[in-house]
Formats: sequence, structure tokens, C-alpha cells
Amino acid sequence: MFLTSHDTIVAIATPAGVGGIGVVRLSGNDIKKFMLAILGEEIQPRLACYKQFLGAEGECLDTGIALYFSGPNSFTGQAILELQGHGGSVVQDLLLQRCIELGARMARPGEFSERAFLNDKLDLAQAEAVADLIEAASVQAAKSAVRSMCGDFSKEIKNLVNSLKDVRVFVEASIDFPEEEIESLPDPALLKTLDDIKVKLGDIINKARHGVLLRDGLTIVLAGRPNAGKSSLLNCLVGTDEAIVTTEAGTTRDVLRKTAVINGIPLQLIDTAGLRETTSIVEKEGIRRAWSEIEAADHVLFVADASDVSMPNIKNVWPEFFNKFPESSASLTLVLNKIDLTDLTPGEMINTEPTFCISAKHRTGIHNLVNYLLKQAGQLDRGHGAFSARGRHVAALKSAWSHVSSGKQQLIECGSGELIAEDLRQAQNSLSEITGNITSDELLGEIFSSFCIGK
Ligand SMILES: Nc1nc2c(ncn2[C@@H]2O[C@H](COP(=O)(O)OP(=O)(O)OP(=O)(O)O)[C@@H](O)[C@H]2O)c(=O)[nH]1
Ligand SMILES: [Mg+2]
Repeated sequence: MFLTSHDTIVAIATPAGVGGIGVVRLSGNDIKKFMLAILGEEIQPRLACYKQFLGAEGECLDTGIALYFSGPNSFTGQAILELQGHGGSVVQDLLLQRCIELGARMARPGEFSERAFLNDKLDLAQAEAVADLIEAASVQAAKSAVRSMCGDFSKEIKNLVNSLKDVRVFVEASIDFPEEEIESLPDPALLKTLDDIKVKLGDIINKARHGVLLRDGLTIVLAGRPNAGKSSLLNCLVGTDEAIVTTEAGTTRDVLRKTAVINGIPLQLIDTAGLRETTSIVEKEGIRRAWSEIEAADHVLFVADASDVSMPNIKNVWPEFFNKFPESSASLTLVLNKIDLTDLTPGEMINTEPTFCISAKHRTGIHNLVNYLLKQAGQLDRGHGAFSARGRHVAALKSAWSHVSSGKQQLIECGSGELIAEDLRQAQNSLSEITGNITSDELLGEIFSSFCIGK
């Protein structure tokens, strides 16, 4: 599919509907033919010309600004013609149809960006950032997408790839020329370099995770015993009566998902069945689903009834829960609800772990909890230096990290140059997938097809 990129593609680049201006955009290698037919003449590159846009009979379909960019000095690296007419869907369609009559093909979603990538105008992470910028739901998300689009993320990846290349050259030289004066493996300087690469990778993984949160929002699961007030808290955060709340323990069975957009940050809230031993088949299934949500969450709010918690230490509230709680995955916050029945004060409580005292019923302490969640979602404090990233980037970075770790281990344990050379090669490949230096056609197709038409 990537071989047919010389034909001319066309799309309406502005959103569907009525607007002051509507842009029809063409990219290909035979744009002059379209200029002659639609504008009546070839116009100069990079010069805005006010023109009539002509139909098949020479009639005027619309008037507007025509802009021509000659390849390779354009977004796609090919010749581009932009026809900026009036933003009505019928008039734009007429112009689009005229371009198709003249031989252009409707662009697939993301095909302009795909061509920019194939012509080396952008790397893959930058192209993805263009789509992320368009879809950004908050100022922070937009700012970090701009950073990635301008190459900040790619630069960090390329620096790491270069460090890996240097190490590979050293390791492979010591395999190929063992008699030369190259330090024998494992060389302490080499181990130190590998550690530095691991630290740098860890740092970028954190930044990328943060970028994913800004883009996709934070998934927050409300978990805990029956009747603790999970559904009441969900309703409180969403602002409407979404979940059924009753005095009966075991009210919620199904998983209920609701998005609360607070300050532009999407918080994906998930209410779950109360966790307990039960003989009810329905409730058992609800509890199984609750656990699988807990395992997949970014963040778990463990809701407990403050009136029956004597020692609100996160591990003492319900030890079995914490034993079962999947390590490494989500972060966990204790929420002591129903403080109206106690003498606790609303807000954050000083504790060994993050703990918030609230009353979902009386809506007290909610503000502090929400601020804390927004902070977790990256809305506060950490704006500087963040770049937008996607799940696939984090996975590739993690894979590079584990290859570097296992390579280092092999080196220490068996002094094996061959094994570490292979691990370093794989680490480099994982990183190259991020920028698209090594990426399968299938993955490229998947990435670009999620873009909007005309981009
Ligand atoms: N006094 C008081 N009661 C509350 C508070 N929050 C919830 N409740 C009550 O506690 C009961 C259970 O609330 P739910 O929100 O249904 O609890 P849940 O954790 O979703 O319960 P299950 O779905 O059965 O697991 C209801 O009667 C609520 O009105 C609170 O802050 N103070
Ligand atoms: Mg409930």
C-alpha cells in the first residue's frame, strides 16, 4: 500500500459543516494539471493568489485563495495545492468532485501525514504528535503534543539509539578482534555506560507514561467492600445520578464506566461491585470483573467506610486486598468515606500512604480528592518538559529497557559478548520502532488510519 504514493490525493481538510473558510487540499506529483484546470493558470509557489475555482465548463464554482507549494518544500514533501474557498459542505463537495474528475483520488485518513513520513519530512513519533495535537483535550496535552511534533521526544530517542550504537560498536569489535587492544568484557566502563542508558531509558519511560496520561486520561477504579460508598463517590465525581445507590450491600454488580472531564482532563471512572465472599453467581461474576478492572487501572481508589475503620493504615484496612493487589501496576489511594459519621475532618490525612477523608453523601472533602487526581493525571505541576506519547511508545521503551538489563546481566554472569550484542541490537530495534526507522507496514497502516481525513 505504501508504494502507490505518487498519485494525487485530495481531501477537504477543514471540519465538516458550515464555516467561514473551507480548505480542499491536494498532494501529488502532477499538481500543475490541477492548477491549469481549476485556476486557469500555473501559479507561483508560496504566493497566495485570489482566484476563481473553475468547474468543467469553465464556470466559477467558488472564489478564494489558492496556495501552491512545490515539492519537496511542503508538508508531504510532494507538490501541494490548497484551495481555500468558502466553508459550506455543498460548495466544498463541488470542488472536491471537480478534483476527482480531473484524476485525483480521495485521500485515506492520515494519508497526507503518511506521505510526509514516507518522504522523511516527519518521523513516526512526530506524525503521531500531529494527530495528538489535533485531538488534544487540554492545554497541557496540546503543549506536550507540540513538543513531540517539534521533535523533542524523537531527539531523546535518537540520542539513546546513538549511545546504544556506540556500545554495540565496542562490543562487536571485542568479539571480532579479541586480540586487539580492546578491554576484555565485562569492562567496568561498559557496565557504567549500560547503567547510564538504563537510567536514561527509565527517565524517558516516566515522561512517556505521563504523556500517555495527558493524551488518554487517567483510568480510576473505585474498589472496596460492599456499601463503602463507591457508587455514591462516582455520582459525586460525575455530578449526576449515574449509579444506583441503596442501603443494601452488594448493589452494584456490573462494571459502570463514566468519564468526568475536569479542567479539560478526562478522568475515566469505573465503579465496581463490592468485594466480598459470596455464594451469589451474579455477584461472583461482578467481583471477578472488579478484579480485572483493578488489574488494568492506572489508579485505584480504595473506598472504605470511615466509621468502621479504626486504624486507617492502608494495609490494615483490609490486608487480604493488599496482598492480592497487583504490584507494580496501579497506584493506590485510600478514601475514607462517611466521615460525617465520625469526627474526622475532610481533606487529605497525614498517613503513610495517600489518604483522603470525604463524605460522598454530603459532598465534603471532594475538592481535595479531585485536585489530587488531576495531579496524578498530570494536569498540575508537571507541565514542563512533558511530551505526548502513546501506549506503543511506552511498550517499546520498556522492551528496550529489559533488553539492556538482560544484556548487562549476561555480561556479568557469562562475560558473553555475543549475547549482549544481540540484546543491544534488539534494544535498538525497539527504539527505532518509535521513530519509524524500523516499523512494519501493518503497524504504519494501523497508526495512520486512526488519523482524521485531510491530515
Ligand atoms: N452517612 C453517609 N452515608 C453514605 C455516604 N456515602 C454513601 N453512603 C450510604 O452508604 C450506602 C451505600 O452506598 P453505595 O454508594 O451504594 O455503596 P457501594 O460501595 O457502591 O455499595 P455496593 O454497590 O453494594 O458495593 C447508601 O445508603 C449511601 O447513601 C456518606 O458519605 N455518608
Ligand atoms: Mg455500588
